[in-house]
Amino acid sequence: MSRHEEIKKELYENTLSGRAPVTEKLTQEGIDLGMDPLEILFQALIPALQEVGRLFEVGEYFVPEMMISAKAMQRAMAILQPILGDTGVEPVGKVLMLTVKGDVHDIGKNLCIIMLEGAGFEVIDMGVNVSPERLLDAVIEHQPQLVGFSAFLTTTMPYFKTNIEALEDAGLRDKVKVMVGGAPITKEYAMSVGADGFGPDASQSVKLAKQLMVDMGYEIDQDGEGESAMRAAVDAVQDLMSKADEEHVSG
Ligand code: B12
Repeated sequence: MSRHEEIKKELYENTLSGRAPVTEKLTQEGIDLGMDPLEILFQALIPALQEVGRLFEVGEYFVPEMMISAKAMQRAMAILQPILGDTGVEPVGKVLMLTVKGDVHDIGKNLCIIMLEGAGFEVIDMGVNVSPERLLDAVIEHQPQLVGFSAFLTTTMPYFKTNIEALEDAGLRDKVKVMVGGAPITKEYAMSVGADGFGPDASQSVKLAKQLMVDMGYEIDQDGEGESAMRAAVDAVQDLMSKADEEHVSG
């Protein structure tokens, strides 16, 4: 087995067992050896987290285990994020991203941010557990064209509607397009709460963000030179994701 393959295997195992210092060290080693950051992300870290979710569902993992695994993944992502975001593309629009009130899941949102930044968007990350009041303050302060809400709990997804109503009441709804996503979210749900778009994964969030910018009348250079590298990366991610899905279904 090549060192690249060993690193992916060790990263998977150490994310599963939540050894953050080891995942950090392995990720750095992989980058130093010239591994593709997307390969590390989608062939080691995300599969590990999917397994964590499965172990939680069957009652073998509890919240503390889930937490230390997520921390191990985040330490690795902290190394990958600047590399993935660094494409030198001019900003094509401003996006405010947040996880809704009562919800602390941020891995999905952070992946979207990596991809959006890589595709040339300026992203303001408001973090997790963001109240409608803080959202309104940030929209006024930063004046983004797009806002993105993430929710991973069936108990917190109703905050999409609360946030959208807060934007309406403050007279800000027509200033921004709203996109939403998160594990329990469907397109139907997104439309029923009045969102402008739904993204099932990080690469779709980029397509959606661009489409919403076009809908608002902005000219987006869909095939700009600087963007082709990121476009190739997004396609590679989609391929990896659909392969992972097939393996998940057949395995
Ligand atoms: C890691 C994790 C945690 C970590 C979160 C750490 C962190 N920093 O994020 C911790 C341990 C803190 C946690 C806590 C809890 N969790 Co939790 N958690 C998970 C787990 C294992 C993985 C979630 C994840 O990050 N997935 C990886 C990403 C990549 O997922 P993804 O959906 O593919 O993301 C894509 C899309 O959703 C989309 N997207 C996401 N956001 C957005 C936004 C926009 C705008 C767009 C366009 C797209 C988009 O793009 C993403 C990237 O491709 C899931 C299980 C699972 N299988 O999902 C449970 C899960 C979400 N948790 C669950 C639960 C119940 C909890 C707790 C209530 C447990 C408890 N009893 O305390 C608490 C709640 C805490 C809170 N108040 O938020 C349940 C939710 C069930 C439900 N129906 O509501 C799940 C499904 C586990 C289960 N099977 O029961 N959790």
